[in-house]
Amino acid sequence: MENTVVAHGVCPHDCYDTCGLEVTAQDGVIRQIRGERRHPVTRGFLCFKVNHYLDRVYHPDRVLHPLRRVGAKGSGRFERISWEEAMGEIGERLRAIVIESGGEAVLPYSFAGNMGLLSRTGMDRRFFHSIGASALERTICTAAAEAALTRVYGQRLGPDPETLPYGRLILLWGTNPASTNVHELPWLDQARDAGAEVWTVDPLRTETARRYRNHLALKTNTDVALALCLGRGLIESGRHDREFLDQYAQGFERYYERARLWTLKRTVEVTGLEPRVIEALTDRLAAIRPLVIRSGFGVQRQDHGAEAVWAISALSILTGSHRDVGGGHLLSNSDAFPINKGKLEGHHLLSQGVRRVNMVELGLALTALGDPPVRALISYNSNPAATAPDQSTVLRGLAREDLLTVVHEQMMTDTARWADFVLPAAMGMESLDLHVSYWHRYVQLNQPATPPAGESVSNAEFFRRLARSMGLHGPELYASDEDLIGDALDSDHPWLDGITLESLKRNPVQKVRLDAHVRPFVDTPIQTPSGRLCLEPLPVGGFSDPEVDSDYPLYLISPSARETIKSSFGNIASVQKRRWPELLVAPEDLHWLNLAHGDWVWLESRNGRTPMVALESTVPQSGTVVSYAVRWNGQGQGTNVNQVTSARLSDMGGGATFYSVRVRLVAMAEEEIPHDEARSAPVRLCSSELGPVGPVHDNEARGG
Ligand SMILES: Nc1nc2c(c(=O)[nH]1)N[C@H]1C(S)=C(S)[C@@H](COP(=O)(O)OP(=O)(O)OC[C@H]3O[C@@H](n4cnc5c(=O)[nH]c(N)nc54)[C@H](O)[C@@H]3O)O[C@H]1N2
Ligand SMILES: Nc1nc2c(c(=O)[nH]1)N[C@H]1C(S)=C(S)[C@@H](COP(=O)(O)OP(=O)(O)OC[C@H]3O[C@@H](n4cnc5c(=O)[nH]c(N)nc54)[C@H](O)[C@@H]3O)O[C@H]1N2
Ligand code: SF4
Ligand SMILES: [Mo]
Repeated sequence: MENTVVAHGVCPHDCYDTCGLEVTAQDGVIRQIRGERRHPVTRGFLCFKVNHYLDRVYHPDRVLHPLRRVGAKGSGRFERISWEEAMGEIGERLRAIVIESGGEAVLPYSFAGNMGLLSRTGMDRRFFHSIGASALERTICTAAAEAALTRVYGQRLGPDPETLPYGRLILLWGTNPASTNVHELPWLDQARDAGAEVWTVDPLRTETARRYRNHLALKTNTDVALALCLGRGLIESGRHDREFLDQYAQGFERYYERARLWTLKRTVEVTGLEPRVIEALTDRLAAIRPLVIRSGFGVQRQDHGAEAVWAISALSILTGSHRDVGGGHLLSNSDAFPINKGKLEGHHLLSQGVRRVNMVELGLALTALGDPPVRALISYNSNPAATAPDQSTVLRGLAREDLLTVVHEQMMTDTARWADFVLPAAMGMESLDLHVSYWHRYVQLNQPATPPAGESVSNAEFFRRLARSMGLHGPELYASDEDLIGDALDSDHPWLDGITLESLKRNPVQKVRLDAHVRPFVDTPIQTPSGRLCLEPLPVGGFSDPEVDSDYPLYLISPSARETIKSSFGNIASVQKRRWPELLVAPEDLHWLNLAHGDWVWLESRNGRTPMVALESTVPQSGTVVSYAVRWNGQGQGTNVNQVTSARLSDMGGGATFYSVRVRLVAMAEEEIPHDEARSAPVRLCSSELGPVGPVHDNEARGG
């Protein structure tokens, strides 16, 4: 048909799968988004959320024009203005701030709302480096794991997911692919159907745990104990791979000094697991090959997150699992893509010694930092008012009258509502981009199917406009999208050989030149300082028996929801069907708390509180409650679960500790129960709204 465009797209969301898309547009309007069947890993199907994607692209909350605040901060009242007016005013105010207080008074805040390389990095860094802005440490997601992986292996590299079917023992440790990595399930099923044993290690009885049956429901945050006990068991029965250790590893003696403290008896007490189950897994680890440890990011969002990843990594080394094609430890394949970050991000523009701000501590940065205080916040590709921890401090910061807040967004999010200026952001399908994955090994070109809707612009274009508004000079600040892709791919590394913009235009899905049969760290150089895999304990903390906090006796876990990606999709009615914030509670805990299925409660921690509907569920074990993350604050009386999370940092890497939260539940007084405006009565939930009591209430979206 005339005026029909079929473009190769890439799902832009922060997700392991990085799916190939086939995007069809007619007369400049996107009509259909399907999975790209020729993508060898994601193979033509999409997840539940992105199957409804047109509802997101053309949603009424979409910001299509620049907006300037007219009401009080946070009131969400704006007037439409032109780009010229917006940029004129923002440029003038930023220039004044930089002159009066220095560049460090400007703070960027961003993460991976759009994972495309040009959307997540590049032009933004060039701009902020040029004005000497505070440098943001982007730690909110994977920092603890990165610190541990880099120390142990020298790199974030694991087996190719396409070799998962070779695995005969697969350990899913702190990951829930049924929600977060659905394209992994067919590969895991294939292994299972060929006889592999698939085990999950997760305090929650997730859909993944039910699918693969061998489930170790350890107590929350006790992974270090379990992993070290398994390692001790292997060593003390003489079933570790001595030859592999002699040839490839370092630090075995000191590892064993730590591991030997975790006797079976002590580990059983701490983890709550049965001794025979731990012994059974030890026997499997000793005997079955190939062994793949597929650990996830869930396991590292805890106080001892890096230590947990270290202890799990050590199992992959003690067993010599890296010897086998398909064996080893798959947590991240980010370093399979030797992108030229220095050139893309303009590292030469960065001033030495510029102030660094950890994004986990955004609340503190906005409310307590001096010399200079943060006077301007530029937020893009992220929604910190909903997703950052210690939310009450973050919101106090955003409420500051003297803070200039500029938000580049696709939607009128909780963060955008606090802005002085909201600038419209293009969707993934509307701009050129280059994508890599943290799981599979394909580089992909995202070709725009339509021009940006309304007056929206891509992230790269937004930063070109900001640079112009401040009168900045330098060709790096105005490079085209194609030039940026060229810079990213400008590498002599053999794994990127022949992958250029031109070749991607012809073939937009290309595997890095790292054959699936190349065994990481056996066939590739080990990039640690010693040139060996490092078993040496981390130079921090040391997990010990957890302390009890009798005022806050429960653990809260707020893991990924199936129907959203963090706060993204939270406003899409066809996807997010839950009207109220839900907290899953084990039947025994509901009983001793004297609560009933459907009662309103306050979920409280030492940081704050937020309202929830308590639901009886066998997903959590007694002692742990669950709220899938994250809802929009606007859906929960102005707050969400991040009112109770804290900005405490993980043991290494400065990561977030979202899953190390101690809480209590307090029944709501009658007058506190949210009001149903329509009926002018407190919200009472009927059984159809509550879903089933009992054996299974997982993360399944209702209906749809
Ligand atoms: N549908 C959907 N997909 C997503 C996302 C989403 O929000 N929704 N988010 C995306 C993002 S940003 C990321 S980083 C990835 C994350 O995806 P994953 O790596 O799967 O990590 P999480 O979802 O954080 O947590 C995974 C599991 O860790 C478990 N867990 C929590 N505490 C512990 C613990 O102490 N020990 C152990 N062993 N397990 C624990 C949780 O119960 C959960 O089932 O997924 C991405 N994909
Ligand atoms: N309680 C709790 N909180 C958590 C977590 C948890 O497990 N529990 N997980 C944490 C993790 S792992 C992560 S990664 C963070 C993620 O937290 P965020 O970085 O806030 O991610 P999202 O909620 O997906 O919000 C991304 C925003 O970027 C916008 N966006 C998308 N594409 C573009 C674009 O091209 N340009 C611009 N300018 N904007 C765009 C989207 O509309 C969306 O509002 O949340 C963290 N918060
Ligand atoms: S969110 Fe993940 S699984 Fe869903 S389409 Fe995007 S990349 Fe694929
Ligand atoms: Mo994340």
